[in-house]
Amino acid sequence: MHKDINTLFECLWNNYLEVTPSAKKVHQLLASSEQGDDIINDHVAFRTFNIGKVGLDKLAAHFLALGYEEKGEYHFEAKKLYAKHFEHPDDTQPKVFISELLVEKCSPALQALVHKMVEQVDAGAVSADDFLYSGTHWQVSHSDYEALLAESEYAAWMAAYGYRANHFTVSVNHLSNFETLESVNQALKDAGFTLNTSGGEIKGSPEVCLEQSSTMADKAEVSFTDGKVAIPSCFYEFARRYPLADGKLYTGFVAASADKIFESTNAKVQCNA
Ligand code: OOG
Ligand code: NI
Repeated sequence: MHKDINTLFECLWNNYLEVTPSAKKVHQLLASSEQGDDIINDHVAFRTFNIGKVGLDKLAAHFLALGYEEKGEYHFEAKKLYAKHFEHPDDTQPKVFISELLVEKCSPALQALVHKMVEQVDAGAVSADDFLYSGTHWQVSHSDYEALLAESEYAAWMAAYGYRANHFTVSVNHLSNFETLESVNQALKDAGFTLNTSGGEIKGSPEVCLEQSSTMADKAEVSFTDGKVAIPSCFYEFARRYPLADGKLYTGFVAASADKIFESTNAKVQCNA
């Protein structure tokens, strides 16, 4: 477990940049100055399987040890996912969203592949400092990846990328040069980024106190047992939060919107190069 939040997020960020080169360009585009002081990270997200050794709670333990607290929970029936979000009492710290695939609800073939992967994870590695940016702990072939992809984009992404932040999120509320999410999206499109249009470019609304958009994932080369293939890696999200009746900004997530954000790592649409 890490001893301090800043070090953990710095490691997560560097690991994310390795497969998400466009994140630097996003900062250049949205920041009001070279230092990028107005780029504030709203949250990061992690994925896993609901298998004891590597379940959601095992990932969450890293954040609970740093003072984070469990807040909301979310269900995604069609995608067979369950998620929780975590917040730190110091509300300047990023929020954390962790989901897990409900493996037992998937086909026997998928279950067998996933169990074979998870068996290769050393239980000790899961509580090690670097677990949340340790990538994969297993070997998969490209054909196994394709088989997973046919049933669950989420499972396929996990097989290829494993444990790492799958996105960082620009807090639109903190940007000096932009007020609305529409204007952020327009700047991204003008700069050539492909946005996730599933459920519309903007997911959510002021009524649910949260508007979100995201880029489609970059592509990175993954080493499968039978060769290297470029596949969707990680993406960047943009979130604008609205105040609740008490005047404080909403800090939760919105399941209907999250359901669409998951699709930012889908391969069917064109990805950012
Ligand atoms: C997480 C998708 C949900 C949000 O902000 O609603 C999400 C993922 O793609 O793993 O990030
Ligand atoms: Ni997100």
